[in-house]
Amino acid sequence: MVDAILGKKYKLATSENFDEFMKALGVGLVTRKMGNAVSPVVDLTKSGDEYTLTSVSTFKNVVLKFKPGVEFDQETPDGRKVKSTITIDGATLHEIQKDPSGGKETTIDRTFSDDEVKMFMKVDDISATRIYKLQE
Ligand code: ACD
Repeated sequence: MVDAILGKKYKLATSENFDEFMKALGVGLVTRKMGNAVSPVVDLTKSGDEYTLTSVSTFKNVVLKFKPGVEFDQETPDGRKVKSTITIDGATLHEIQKDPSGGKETTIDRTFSDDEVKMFMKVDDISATRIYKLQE
């Protein structure tokens, strides 16, 4: 149940294959360098039936306000405008990003636990894993 971790803050600890993932999305060198360099802090909060997933870093802050299963507009950190849907299954947020301009579809799973968030993302046949640890 994801409600148990609401308000906890997690900081990026490890990142695998994220550069290849960004390359597959067509992200340019300068943005990839920034993306690889920063260690964002994420947290999930809830108000009524709306969740807010916040990711803060020195490069970009991303605030996603969503209701489970309801599509919303999002601008990705590399500036693409996508349609996203996030569903919640237990402690896992499943996100699908669709690019209406004919670009690629991306999936991002975030599994929350008391001490970490495991993030698994995929585009084409390229996947990346990022692990966030509870910030003490
Ligand atoms: C994270 C990274 C989530 C990235 C997932 C999808 C976005 C697609 C491409 C990323 C492009 C650039 C990456 C730049 C910065 C990454 C971190 C910014 C987070 C505020 O949430 O771990």
